[in-house]
Amino acid sequence: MTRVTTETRTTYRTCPLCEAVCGLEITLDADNRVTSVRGDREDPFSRGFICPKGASLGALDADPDRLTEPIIRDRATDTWRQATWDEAFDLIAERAPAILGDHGRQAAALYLGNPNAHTVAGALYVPALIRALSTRNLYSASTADQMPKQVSSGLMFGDPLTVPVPDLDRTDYLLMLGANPLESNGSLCTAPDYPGRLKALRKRGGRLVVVDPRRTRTADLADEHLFIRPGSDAYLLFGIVHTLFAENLTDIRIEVAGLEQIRSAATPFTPEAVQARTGIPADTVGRLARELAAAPTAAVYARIGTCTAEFGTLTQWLVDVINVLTGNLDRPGGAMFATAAALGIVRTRPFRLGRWTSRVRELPEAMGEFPVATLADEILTPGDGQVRMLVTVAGNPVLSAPAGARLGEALAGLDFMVSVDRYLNETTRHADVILPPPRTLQAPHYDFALLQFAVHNYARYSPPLVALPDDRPSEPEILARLALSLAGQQPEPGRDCVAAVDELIIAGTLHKAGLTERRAELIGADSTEQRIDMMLRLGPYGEWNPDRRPVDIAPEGLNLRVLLDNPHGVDLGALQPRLPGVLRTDSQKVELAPQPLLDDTTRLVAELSAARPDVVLIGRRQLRSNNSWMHNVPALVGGSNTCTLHIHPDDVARLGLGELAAIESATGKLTVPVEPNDRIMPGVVSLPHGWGHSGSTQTVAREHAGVNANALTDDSRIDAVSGNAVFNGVPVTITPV
Ligand SMILES: Nc1nc2c(c(=O)[nH]1)N[C@H]1C(S)=C(S)[C@@H](COP(=O)(O)OP(=O)(O)OC[C@H]3O[C@@H](n4cnc5c(=O)[nH]c(N)nc54)[C@H](O)[C@@H]3O)O[C@H]1N2
Ligand SMILES: Nc1nc2c(c(=O)[nH]1)N[C@H]1C(S)=C(S)[C@@H](COP(=O)(O)OP(=O)(O)OC[C@H]3O[C@@H](n4cnc5c(=O)[nH]c(N)nc54)[C@H](O)[C@@H]3O)O[C@H]1N2
Ligand code: SF4
Ligand SMILES: [Mo]
Repeated sequence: MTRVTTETRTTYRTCPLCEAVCGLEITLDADNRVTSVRGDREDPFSRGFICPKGASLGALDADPDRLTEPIIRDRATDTWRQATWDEAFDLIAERAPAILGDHGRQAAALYLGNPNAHTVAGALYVPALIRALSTRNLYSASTADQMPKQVSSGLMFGDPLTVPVPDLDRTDYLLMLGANPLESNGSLCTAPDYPGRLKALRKRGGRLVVVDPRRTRTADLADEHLFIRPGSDAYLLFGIVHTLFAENLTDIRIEVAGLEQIRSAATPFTPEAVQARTGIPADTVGRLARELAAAPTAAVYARIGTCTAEFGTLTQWLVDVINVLTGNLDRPGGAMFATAAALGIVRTRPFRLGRWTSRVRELPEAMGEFPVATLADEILTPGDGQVRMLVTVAGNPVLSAPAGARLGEALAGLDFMVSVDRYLNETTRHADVILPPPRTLQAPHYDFALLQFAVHNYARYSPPLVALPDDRPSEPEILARLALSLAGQQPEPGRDCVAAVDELIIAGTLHKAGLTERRAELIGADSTEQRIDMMLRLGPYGEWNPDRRPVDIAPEGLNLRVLLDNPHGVDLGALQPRLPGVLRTDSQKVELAPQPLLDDTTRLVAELSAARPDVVLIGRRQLRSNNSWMHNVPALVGGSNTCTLHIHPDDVARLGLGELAAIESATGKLTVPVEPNDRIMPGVVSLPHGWGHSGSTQTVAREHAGVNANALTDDSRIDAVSGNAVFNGVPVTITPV
């Protein structure tokens, strides 16, 4: 029976789909179905901007293939059946403790995927799961993504979360490497309507230079685009550093350590010496250095194309070295640190790298994690400490990790696997149990992580738009119950286990702050909201912070009430200088020459004259994709959003290719549709990641399957310092099919 109704309501909420944190205006009908999604014009940060992914939030929400109940797999027949929540957790409580009892804690591994950076569950309740498992086998999408930036920030500033962002709205000169925000909408640089902000930069007379092996849509917006050979950004940046010293162009305005070491480390990298490696003429390198030094303000920004490369950490380090040497770190228009409103992790001791190493390849940990590039090794290699059980939360590493196909084979051999995920997909199909979170609209939203990297200080809280039935676990409840079930306990269903986690943290935090007696003042509909209220009150603008930064609309200081009263978000002002207060280094100075980076520079010198492969593979992002998991939305697939191999027409002719080609690397071989494209460098080919859904149960995704680019990437090649995966510059051979 269809119920016809004209009753609708309009609600507001932050888009959870990418780092741009756009405000959305969502209309719901009487049955709480989404009838329209628009940009929220009253959001002071995003001002109505929306992209095709955000606009499809309703279709995503209504996806008939999205899991709504737990499912359990019968291993003998490889078939799934629906289960109750109690059945699902009982199975976990029965199986997991036995494995841990027989083989010890390290037998369990945890993999955390990208959406954890966007959900309240990921920020506030995953830590409880990590503590419950207390295994060193902790992995996440971070080591397939931004770990180089976190490690370089940890070494330079003492805190891996203290990451400078380009002051996009005020800078006069932006040098951007390996980022394509016109498709990605930006990363480690939270900036809704990135395209509009770049246009504004040019309109006010600023200059934008884009460095990318492809002439991207972002490059089309720029004053200048430079092709660069994949994986060679560290050489280009060292060439710039060399020139800044050689031509006396430095203008250091902050306290630094290691100046002489970085000067001498840059000696071998003359613009002439790096030219052959990067493909960028020596004159241009010198000119870039002079332009950066001469601009009234300037910022260098480098993202995923440069992180997922062999010298990723060196590259990220050199970005900030140049920002320091040109006097642009921590000044308006340069590269600055945001001041997020919610109290974050309070780090008192300096960042340390490699406090322990992985069992099989002896790779150093970074931020308590091992590289996802060695997860398959830890599962496949027998011995004491072998991983036998895996929990994944919001991740699809079979499509997103290097040598993903090998990882898929490893997952098939696990003794037990649990996934918290919305879909049965290429990774979760190996699980024994899948626990699906409720609808996105049934969860609250606050950007604990992303607002630390915002180009303008801002806060916005979105309560759940649709109520969650009492007997339907929220994602925090799933995680809290999972943590207890893994330890063999059989917790009562209900919100109590979430409240228990929150109470512990609230009590501990208030105790540390000497405010225990003020517990009763915290407001909120549940313990999650009360915890958020506490984080806001204690944060840099907070009501309980005696040194708070003033907020116009909240003279008494920020708390949850202020955010609830301002559903479109609160403008907290332009970025402000934060040095030396944010530093956690032993020296209390910015470290320009940390030893692990100097050590890796020796390797960079050695590689200067290394032989170059004939053809290398890089990736690309597509406006209407979101890593691996939005290909089941009909409006997003098709058109230009297809999994094709971009290759220069000269290479097509040289290699004699037709419509299809075979592409082979050290780890795999795929057959792919050829798309000749004169916007990519000769000798470089590009395949987007996140595809390869031929075996999927998702009906739309299966019809637009594509191939898994990570069947070609190599998990034995990593960025030596951070352990990050290398996706760009993969040697391949291409032959006609
Ligand atoms: N070749 C190549 N590989 C890459 C990259 C590249 O550029 N090239 N990029 C890398 C990068 S930057 C990243 S971040 C990784 C991403 O790597 P992953 O995080 O492993 O992969 P995603 O495709 O983002 O998968 C997200 C999963 O979370 C589920 N999900 C979505 N929303 C929720 C939710 O609210 N709760 C829960 N529990 N689950 C949810 C989805 O169904 C999906 O299974 O991929 C990396 N892989
Ligand atoms: N539409 C859409 N948006 C997304 C995502 C998505 O999948 N789709 N994923 C989200 C995630 S998880 C992330 S981390 C961000 C990433 O956001 P971005 O960092 O902007 O990522 P990309 O768009 O992949 O841009 C990377 C660029 O690096 C170039 N490149 C490749 N190799 C090299 C190299 O060696 N040197 C240089 N200089 N350039 C190189 C590629 O050609 C590409 O244009 O995007 C987020 N936003
Ligand atoms: S740019 Fe990102 S945050 Fe904004 S609407 Fe699109 S997916 Fe959502
Ligand atoms: Mo990412």
